[in-house]
Amino acid sequence: KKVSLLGVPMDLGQARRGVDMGPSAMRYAGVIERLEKLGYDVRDYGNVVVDERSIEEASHENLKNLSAVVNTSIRIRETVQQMIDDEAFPLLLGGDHSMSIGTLAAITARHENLGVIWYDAHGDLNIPSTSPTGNIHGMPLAVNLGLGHELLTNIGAKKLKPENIVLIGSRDLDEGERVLIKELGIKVFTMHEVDMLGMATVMEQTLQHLAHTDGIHLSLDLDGLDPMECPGVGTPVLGGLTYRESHLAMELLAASGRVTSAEFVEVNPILDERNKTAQVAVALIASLFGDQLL
Ligand code: DIR
Ligand code: MN
Ligand code: MN
Ligand code: MN
Repeated sequence: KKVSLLGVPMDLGQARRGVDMGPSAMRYAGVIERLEKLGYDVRDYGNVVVDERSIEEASHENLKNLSAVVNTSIRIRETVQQMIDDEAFPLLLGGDHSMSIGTLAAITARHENLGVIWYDAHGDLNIPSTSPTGNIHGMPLAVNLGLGHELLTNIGAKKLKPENIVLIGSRDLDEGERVLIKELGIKVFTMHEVDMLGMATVMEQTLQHLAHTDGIHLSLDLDGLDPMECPGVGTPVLGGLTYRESHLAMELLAASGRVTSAEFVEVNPILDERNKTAQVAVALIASLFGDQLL
């Protein structure tokens, strides 16, 4: 049982500083020790080199820090490819969600039919013309569907299929994202569905929806959880998933044996309360990797 760990101290995809310290916060909260205790052989790839923000590039066609994100994404892609070649489970710690452009560029290439679970308050399905902010962390899922600026969509050769994607915890979708979700028929469990069905059923239906895929990537944005439990995020949205629900979701994913890669993103220690959000992230990672109460 091998796990490869990569930190992505990236803050280029959004406006608030501090999210670049997310990987350190999760390491400090004991992620490696937890995994080793569960019997995993953990190889730490350290942190990927992230480009500096350049002032001259303040806004490029509503894409902030575009070339810095592109360069960094290519480095992420290269490292994740190595992890997969090494036959280890890639686990990435972020860093803002724009990092998924590089992560998925590597992972989709090694699958015929990758499934993706996007656990997030947001859809991350904006394109430059629909983005209200120009922040690339609101675009990675669209990029991986082949939508957006070609400097971003060219980073990965293979695209995700809309029917292979499930969103969970959505509660702040922009207008363009709603249109795209309906147009492409993407499966979404908004907070309304989570309230109505309960997390156990949501996960059962998620796994059913992705039954035809040849592996599942979990992309977990800590702002999917409620800001009371995860205050250390740059774009908190009230009414989120609880710690218990999220824990159950991870346990059901562990029991399914279907998850082949994962990333835990948007941890911002500057906005946090005594590293609480990183601690929640590490507890969820432990459950995803099979930790049990008894
Ligand atoms: C918003 C925020 N939809 C945007 N997105 C966030 O800027 O495109 N994603 N925070 O996690
Ligand atoms: Mn996100
Ligand atoms: Mn989010
Ligand atoms: Mn548990």
